[in-house]
Formats: sequence, structure tokens, C-alpha cells
Amino acid sequence: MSSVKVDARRIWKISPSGYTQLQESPEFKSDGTCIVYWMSRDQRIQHNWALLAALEESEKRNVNCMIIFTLVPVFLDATLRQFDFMLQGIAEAQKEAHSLGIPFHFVLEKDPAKAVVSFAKKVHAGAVFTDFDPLKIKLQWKSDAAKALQCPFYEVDAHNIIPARFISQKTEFAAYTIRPKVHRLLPEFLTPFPSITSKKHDSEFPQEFIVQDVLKKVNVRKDVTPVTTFVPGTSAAKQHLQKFINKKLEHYHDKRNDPNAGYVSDMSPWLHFGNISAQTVALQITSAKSVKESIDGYLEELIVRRELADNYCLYTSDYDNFNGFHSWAQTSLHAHRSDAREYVYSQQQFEYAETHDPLWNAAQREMIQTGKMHGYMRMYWAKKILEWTHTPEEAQAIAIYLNDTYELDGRDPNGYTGIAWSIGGVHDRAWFERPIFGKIRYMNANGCKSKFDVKKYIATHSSQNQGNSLFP
Ligand code: FO1
Repeated sequence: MSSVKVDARRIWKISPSGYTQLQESPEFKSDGTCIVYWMSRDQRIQHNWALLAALEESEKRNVNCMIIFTLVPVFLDATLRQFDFMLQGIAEAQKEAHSLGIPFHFVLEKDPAKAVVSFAKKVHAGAVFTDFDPLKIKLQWKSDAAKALQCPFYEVDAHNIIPARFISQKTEFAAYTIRPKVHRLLPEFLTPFPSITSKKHDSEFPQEFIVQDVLKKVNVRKDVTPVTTFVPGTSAAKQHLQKFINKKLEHYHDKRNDPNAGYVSDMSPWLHFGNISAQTVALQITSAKSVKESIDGYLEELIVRRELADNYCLYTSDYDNFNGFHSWAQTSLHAHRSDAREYVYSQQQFEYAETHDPLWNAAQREMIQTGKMHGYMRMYWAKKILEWTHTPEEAQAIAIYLNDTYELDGRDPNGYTGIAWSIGGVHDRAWFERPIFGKIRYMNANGCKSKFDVKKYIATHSSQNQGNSLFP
């Protein structure tokens, strides 16, 4: 591996009392005989700063480096659809790790922290590295592991181009407050990755797991079936990105908000599971021969919006509920709690696309059918749930449940933040007051009609096209 050192501003020491940025070089337990990388959010081998940090330390200490992935039988509202996509990607990563001489251990365990602690003990880990994730469930896993690990424990931000803990130490108010920080620091952090070359480890390699066997052991909803629209894994992600750059990037700036046009990158499922790094995508987009406003527009979504979402979840533990909204939004939504609702639907009516609105139903069907709703429609979709439920709390809970159940890229800071934007005005400004919404930005079907061919979108995602067992 080349001598490129992982930027220390990505590396934070995890102790039972919390996180401290790495000052010197990582410590190592004196009788340790290997380094462990606990892979979780960034499910890829190449272009992974957490694995690179672990490998760097293993070379320095002249010990083996090994990877462990701890699969939980239940993860938030994930179903067969997401577990199937994720596990195929991990199986590809395991094979790649073994071809590079890095043992990749895969364990199914309902208590991931316990699994990592006992693994680290068994292999005499001198240090454990893991990747960054601001979700509460992951922070809990790490806090539990930090209490029991007998060796130094580090978190490396392999997901963000500019490390989330470094770029800001507080909840940013909106894109315009984090954007200058991103652009100031980008030249230092948007750098090429060193590639991992084959290790000469003499370690034995664990048996590679079979996806279908593992899927039988997770207890998730099986009626939300895998999609055929996205091929899992890192190599598929790279191919898809290349196709987007060659065929679609040029018109991204003027066609991205038309859900019929198909000019978005659709990279979010692979970005969510970490099959590809946002930094890899940004490097390729930046060097593409294309229209500047398309490149700039895409990088704004890929970097500023995503870093803003990680920032929101990292510093606002109520990212998934009403208390995370700004006070102006809470006050305004409170003031309209008793407004009359012309339509009210249950979670199940939303889930089965049984509202009065063919446009909303089409968006729900797109998500069920393909595993990914177009970005522009997600705003309309979430805002209508606010309009057609009794309370903002219920609206947010239903939007999160549906998003996390059917979207491949659900269960992600981007999703929680997008729903908080739509329903609670997070990172948005106050708009003129109206019933139910208060000062939360309003959207309606006429607004959509002025942007794209609504009839065509509805026809594309009509019930006749269902290949899905979900619709009675
Ligand atoms: N991360 C894990 O370390 N172990 C898991 O078993 C696991 C399951 C899982 C299922 C669906 C999904 O969308 C994500 C899942 N993740 C799992 C977490 C994922 O790697 C990401 O860390 C977060 O979802 C995004 O922050």
C-alpha cells in the first residue's frame, strides 16, 4: 500500500466517555497481534479510509489486518429487499478482500458490539477501527463496544469527503451555512485514494458466506421483494456511474427535476450501503468533460446536501421526530393542529397507494415497484402525508416507515433529513402561513404540473404495471 497517510482529521478515538480527535498516531495494545476493521456503513474494500487506516496501522506494527462485518437479524424497517441488496454487495467485498489477502469475517449476531468484542479478544487485536455513522443505533453499538473492548478503538469517517466531526461541531442551520465550509476545505480532502495492493499475509481465510443461506436466518418482512432495477455491489455501482457520466450528466442541470426524464444518477442505493464512496463519485464527476452547471449542480447534491444530512443526524438526536424541527416550525405546526383536514388516511392506505390523488399514488407505486422514488417526487410525497394525517408526528412516522421499508436508500441520514425538511422545514425557511402547514413550504399537484408531464408519470406507475405481490 502506498505511503499516503489517512488524514488524522478523519480519525477519532472512541472511549466510554466519548470521541476525541486523533492527535498523534493511533495507539496499539502491546501484546496485540493484528488490527481489526469493523466494517459497517462503508461496505467496500477499495477507496475506504477506514480500511486504509487499519491497513496503515497493520503495516506500521507489522501485523495482520482483518475485517469483520456483524450482520443483525433486524435493522430498523429493513426488509428482504434491502438485506438481499446489501448482502450481495458484502459477498462481493468479501471475495475482493480475500483476493487481496485480507481475511473478511462475517458474523450474524443480534448484539454486534458483543460480537466485535469477543472477536477482537479471540484474534488478540492491538486496535479496532470502524467507520463513521451518525445514526443513533450505530452510536449505541459503538458506545457498547467501547465499554468492553480491551484495546484502542477508533472511528474513521470513510463516508464523507470532509469528515463530519471536523467540518462542524454543531447543527448547521441550512445548506448556506455549511456550503462555505465545504468549498473552503474541499481542495484538502477531495484527493485521490491510494489503492490497496495484495497483502502477503499468511492468515487463513474464513469460509465465504452464501447470501441465500443468510437470508433464511434474518427475520425481516419477505413480502417486500428484491428489485430488478438496481444490481447490488461495487462493480455495478462503478458501471452505473460511468453510464451516468457518459449519457446523462450533460442534461442533469436542466432535466433532473423531471421524474419522467430519467436524468438523475440513481447512485443513492450504492452510496447508502457504501458500495461506492462519495469521494470516488465526486472525483469522477469533477474530471468529467461536461456542462459546468451540471457538474456543479450534481456536486451540490452529492457533497453539500449529504454532508448537511450527516451533520443534522450527528448533532440532532431527534432527527427522526418532531422535536428535531426548528422552534419556528414547531410553533407554527402547533398553531395549526386543529385545522380541518379535507382528507385523512391511515398508514395502510398510504402504503397501498389508496389516496384520492393519482399523482401521490403513482409516487408510492414507483417506490414500491423500483425501490427508489424520484427525488422531486419525494418532497411532494412527504408533504402530502403531512396534509392528509391528523398530526405532524403521525405524518413523520408514516413517512419514515414507508421510506425505510421500500426505499433501497432508506434508513439513511439523507432520508431522515429529507423527511424533516418536507414536514418540519429543517434547513428550509419559513413561508407564508396556510392551513395545516403553517409556515412549512407547501407543494401541490399544480406545482408539479408546471414542472413535468404529470399524466405521463401517473401512467408509468399505474397499478397495471405492478409486478409486485404487495397489491391485493
Ligand atoms: N450495518 C451493519 O453493520 N450491520 C447490519 O446488519 C446492517 C444491516 C442493514 C440493513 C439495511 C440497511 O439499510 C442498513 C444496514 N446496516 C447494517 C447499516 C448501514 O450499513 C448504514 O450504516 C446505515 O443504514 C446508514 O447510516
